[in-house]
Amino acid sequence: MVDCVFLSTEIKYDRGIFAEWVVDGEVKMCYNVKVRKQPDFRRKRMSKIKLSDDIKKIFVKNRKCIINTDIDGILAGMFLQHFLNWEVVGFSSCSGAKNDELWLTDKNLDLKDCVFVDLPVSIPGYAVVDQHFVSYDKAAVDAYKADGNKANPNVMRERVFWKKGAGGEYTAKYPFGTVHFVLAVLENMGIIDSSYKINPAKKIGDFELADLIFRADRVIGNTVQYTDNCKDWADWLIALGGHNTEALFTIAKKEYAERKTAETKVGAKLKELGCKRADGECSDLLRTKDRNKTEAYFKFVADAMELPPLPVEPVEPIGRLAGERTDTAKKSVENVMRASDTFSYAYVSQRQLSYTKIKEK
Ligand SMILES: [Mn+2]
Repeated sequence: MVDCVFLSTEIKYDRGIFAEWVVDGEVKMCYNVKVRKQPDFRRKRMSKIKLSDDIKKIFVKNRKCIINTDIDGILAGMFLQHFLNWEVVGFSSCSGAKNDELWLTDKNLDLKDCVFVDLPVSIPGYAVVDQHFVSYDKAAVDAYKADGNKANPNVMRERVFWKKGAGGEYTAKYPFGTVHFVLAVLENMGIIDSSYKINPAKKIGDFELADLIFRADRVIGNTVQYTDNCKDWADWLIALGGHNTEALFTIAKKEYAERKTAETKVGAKLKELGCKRADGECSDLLRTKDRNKTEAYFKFVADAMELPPLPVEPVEPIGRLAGERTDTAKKSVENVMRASDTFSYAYVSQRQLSYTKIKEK
């Protein structure tokens, strides 16, 4: 039995009720919570979220970054390039596939000087802005925070894969893209201010700008499938961000059902631009060194956003990564977490962990 001082969310899942509440200023959460006091289930506006100094230190001007090769990484990279003057010095695709790769404009780059964007790089000492990573347990949350150079919404809200007494929490993970988190953080810090206005209703061919931005990691598809969790995280993003985040995620919360078709249309457009998949994954363009197609893709996204495009410099693969997948049994996860050659890992589902290893030189 729990005394609820204030219950911020109450989400019904297949396996019971997931609740998050505040006791003496501390956020607590668990499954199958029984409340003694009558909780107030009306959805209240969450209070403004304060960023830790460690997170603020990541979002400083003039850094180098390496971005994921899908529409999420590209949009996030464009925001960071424009508003923080970050230099995009490489791309990476780590999905637990044999051909996972890291492409750099300069092979002698010190990766410790770069921020990995939309890439769940696990090596301590490497700076990361990502949403795909979920900590296995509370100890992993603490280890991630102790690194002091990684920003991730799941870690901020201490959502873990496995919790004693509660079982899996994976269904409560952050369900949107890294770009949406980046937008909210930049607004929170005042780096994106009232002078930058995204027009969600702007027409881009047969869909709207909001649909393109929502295509990153499938805001609409996920909200249709995991509505309660998505609405809860939309409220959290709105509490973190500013006017653009609020405009976009108010639309996502209200119009997710109607925007299903537009999500498909965006995917078709990205494929038409040469992307391998509907998620805007463009590693094939880097592999074939098709710089004209890469340029056309980046320009399309840049024109839509009315922001400068990402650079299309020659990049070289480092040729030292290899992805694999395993089950999510505690032993398997621990093996991946503890291996010194693990570069990146993330849960693909409740049952599958994808990871990428670094091969010896
Ligand atoms: Mn992503």
